[in-house]
Amino acid sequence: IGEGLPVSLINAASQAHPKPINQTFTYGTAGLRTRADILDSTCFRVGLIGALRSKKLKGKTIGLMVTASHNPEQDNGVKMVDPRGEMLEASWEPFCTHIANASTDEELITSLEKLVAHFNIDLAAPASVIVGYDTRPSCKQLVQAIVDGLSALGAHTIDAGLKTTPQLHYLVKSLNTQGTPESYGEPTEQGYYKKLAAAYLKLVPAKSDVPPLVVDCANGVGAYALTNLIKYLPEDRIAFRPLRTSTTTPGALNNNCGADYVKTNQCLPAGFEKENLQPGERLCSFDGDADRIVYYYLTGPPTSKESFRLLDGDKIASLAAGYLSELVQAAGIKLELGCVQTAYANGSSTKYLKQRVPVTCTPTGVKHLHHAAEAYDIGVYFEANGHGTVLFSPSAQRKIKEATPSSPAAQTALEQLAALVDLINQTVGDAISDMLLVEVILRARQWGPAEWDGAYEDLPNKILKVNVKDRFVFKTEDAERRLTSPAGLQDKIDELVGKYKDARSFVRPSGTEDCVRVYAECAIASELAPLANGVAKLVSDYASLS
Ligand code: G16
Repeated sequence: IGEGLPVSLINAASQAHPKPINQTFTYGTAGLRTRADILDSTCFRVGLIGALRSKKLKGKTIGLMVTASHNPEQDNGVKMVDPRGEMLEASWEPFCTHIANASTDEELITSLEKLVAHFNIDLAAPASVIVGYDTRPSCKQLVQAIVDGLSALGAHTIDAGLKTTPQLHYLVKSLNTQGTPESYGEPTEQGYYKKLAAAYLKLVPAKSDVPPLVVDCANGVGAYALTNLIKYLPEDRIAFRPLRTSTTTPGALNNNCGADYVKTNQCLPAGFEKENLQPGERLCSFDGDADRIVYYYLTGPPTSKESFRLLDGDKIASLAAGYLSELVQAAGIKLELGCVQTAYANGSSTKYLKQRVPVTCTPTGVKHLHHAAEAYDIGVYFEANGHGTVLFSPSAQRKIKEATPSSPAAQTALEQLAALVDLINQTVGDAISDMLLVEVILRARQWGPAEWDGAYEDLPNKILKVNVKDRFVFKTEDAERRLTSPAGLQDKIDELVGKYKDARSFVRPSGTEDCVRVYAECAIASELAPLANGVAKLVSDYASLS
């Protein structure tokens, strides 16, 4: 390698982005994420890393998305996107953590040099990075810090502007495949809407009188995306009623609304009881950067908690897996369809899916699920929280395109599969694309939410957050289903879980928030609170000992 790092340029730029003392950053479930007011130096350094990642890949375009997704508005973070639109290669993550934590200019340069040497990066190679951001007030300043990092290494910078996270993933893949036989689509935001809308209209060609879908946009960037998408979809094929669209109201983002709120609290977004909702109406919630979606509906008055029925990521997976399996069969082609879940998947959903298709369990984080889903011809992956998508392997896509149909019905099934390949954002979970997928399936089956919900009955379940001094004391194994540290805690949890019918519980440190998460489920609803609270109490007790 002929060229070294431009040390003086990096040092000069770094002066404007000093690392706060006594702060430690960790590359977590979805990149680097914490309070926005301490993230400036990290973003500058992520700019440097993004440029180096692109150089390593000979100038392929890398994506950097400034967002803290479901977290509160005062948080922010960066998600790093690799050239095919997938998450940053895992082997780079420890280097990111190391570089983010370098406490002096010298340490910063040394940590960058380590990365360059480890991955044998040619510093003379070109670099290209596209940067997007969500609606958080802190984004503009953090984007500037990233741009300063990119400029210090001479990277070509593309400003994607305000985008949903999945749109940025789409843009990255489209830019890198432009003009090739694998072209993913026109590399613009409009191209994204056009691709999804065209596929949807192929799948729903006839007018329908299905009532509008109520969409809680979490007061985030999804509100813009939905407004733009609507321009490409005639109202007689799908109509929407967007709610929680206040993207500029301070503090509104994800506040008492959005997919995470609805899933965690298993209730309507606050204030929805005043929205004149009808039993049986389809409702859904995006999260802050529109990469997750959950559906729900009411069986009675909105003021009654018992009326609320959640159709979460597990239910979306079961709907998609069932429908796609039938299409593959009708098409007369041989493709293996499998599902990928995490420990948060409701036990009933896993049982239901396992009776039909192979199921894999991975640790939390789209990066893990996505990777596991690539093992199948058609990999349906969903986290219970609504983050997921469907992957069609290159050979599956070829088969779908090239198969000779044996009957008109087979031909229709093949055409539908081909349109679904385009409708589904295969780079990452995407609330907008997943929403259209659900709508297509419900129309094809002539189902309302209750029919969809009828597949299986969720076990009563709860997710709790426990605040502890040091969440990194909690270490897990077996796809996060068991703790290895603190010593003795797992035995105590097992003992407690053993007292309840069909119960399951696990504990893991969050990778996006400063807390430990407790999941619990059991057969008898009245036993859920004692079980979940009991495990949470054990966590607090052990945390205070360590
Ligand atoms: C991110 C990840 C998801 C994960 C969630 C919670 O979602 O992309 O895969 O399930 O965080 O992770 P944890 O339990 O480790 O905090 P998002 O929508 O916030 O980007």
